[in-house]
Amino acid sequence: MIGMARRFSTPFTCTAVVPQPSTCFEIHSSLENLLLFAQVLTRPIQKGRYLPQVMSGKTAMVTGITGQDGSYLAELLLDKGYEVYGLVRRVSQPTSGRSLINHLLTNEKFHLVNGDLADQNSIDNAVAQSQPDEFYNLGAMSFVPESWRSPMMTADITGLGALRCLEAIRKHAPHCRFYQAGSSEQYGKVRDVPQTEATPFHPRSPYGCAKVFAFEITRNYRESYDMFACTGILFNHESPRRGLEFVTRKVTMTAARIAKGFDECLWIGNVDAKRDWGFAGDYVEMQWRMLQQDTPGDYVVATGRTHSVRDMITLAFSHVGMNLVWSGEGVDTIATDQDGTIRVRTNPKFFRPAEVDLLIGDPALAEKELGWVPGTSFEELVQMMVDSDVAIVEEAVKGGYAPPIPPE
Ligand code: NAP
Ligand code: F7E
Repeated sequence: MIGMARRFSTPFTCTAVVPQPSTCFEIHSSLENLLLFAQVLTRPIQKGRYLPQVMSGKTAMVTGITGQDGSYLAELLLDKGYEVYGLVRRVSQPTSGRSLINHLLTNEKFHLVNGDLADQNSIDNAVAQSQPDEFYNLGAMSFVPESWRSPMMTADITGLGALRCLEAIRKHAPHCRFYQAGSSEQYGKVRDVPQTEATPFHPRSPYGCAKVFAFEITRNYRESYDMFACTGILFNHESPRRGLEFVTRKVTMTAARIAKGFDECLWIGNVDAKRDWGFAGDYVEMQWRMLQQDTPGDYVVATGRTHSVRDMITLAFSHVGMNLVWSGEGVDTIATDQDGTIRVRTNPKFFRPAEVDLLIGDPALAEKELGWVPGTSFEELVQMMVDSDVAIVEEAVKGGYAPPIPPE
């Protein structure tokens, strides 16, 4: 039997009620286990890197609130005294699908509004009713490989979705400031190294193309209607809340599973791709800062450092005591640990029809105009993610249920 399901940003929890016959444990659907999982993921950020708390009295609407960035941004805005409205897709099992924001549901300043970026009516109603001062459009189909499988849906949600938000604001709350979640995927086949706000775009996936449309329409609404509308061109940012299919989290969860005896080996794609990886908790601060300035503008948000997928894997595995030695090339690439066991193998199915080989952003403008600098190093980020995933696997073992498996 083949079950067809809508893609969700937190798939483990959303599909937790589906039995997984190929795993050695049955996944329990009990609320307790889901809450336990959510508690690990939503532990507060330890370092005090946010600006001092301001009791703002402002109202913000956030799309994509159930995702990685949405959950961190909601925490930041609540901390600053905002009334926060999160747009959520209607799901049949609301508790399980919202593991990253379950801890916010009892906050009286936190509200969920049903809506979908594909549906203009629902966004119109949400904006008209909540009358936000600031609107953060973080919602998207954000997984690049899926964008080749579902290009129309990606264009509709990731591209046109931004236009629907702008239209809703123009009609129902023209005073509202708008933030669009742009992406380094807009640069694709890069024309400059490092990439700046002036670097031309050359997207390499339907996702990248949709983000270029969203960027351009945001600029167009700013110029056409004098709206306060900005795009943050964000480079890859990760955290313990990152979706399990993205490479960093796939690596850290698999390293944790291998360390605890659930798997023997990580199956991976192109390990030579290079990314500028930062910490999502640092990056949502910049999203907020962009809407606090006097004039709207677009900014690169990045660390200015790049690492290969291979380096990221080596670092993650070293945190669980495995020192990898690499050999082979392309689809024959493997890595063995100090005992000679193969811990990484390559599968061509994880390669992309068109790859973005190298991304490295120049965050100089963000520092100069908004005083923003990333506070977390690559090494700290990887360690934080490995530690979190080891804790998740250990808690699953204690609870007698199966630890999460990264989807393919
Ligand atoms: P994410 O974890 O994948 O979250 C995506 C969010 O979009 C989820 O809340 C999802 O809701 C929502 N969504 C998907 N389809 C929707 C629809 N039809 N209507 C309403 N909401 C919908 O993404 P993220 O990593 O937090 O990224 C946030 C934003 O930044 C995205 O726009 C992404 O493209 C962009 N971005 C991310 C990075 C990065 O490295 N993380 C870098 C550059 C740009 P469900 O829970 O219902 O699925
Ligand atoms: O891939 C390579 C893959 O899926 C990173 C999204 O948040 O950041 C993200 O997009 C690199 C690519 O992220 C596997 O080929 C190798 O070169 O973690 P990723 P992404 O495609 O860079 C941008 C900025 C966004 O805007 C997006 O929304 O890793 N890679 N082997 C692999 N990637 C995955 N997922 N799985 C592998 O097995």
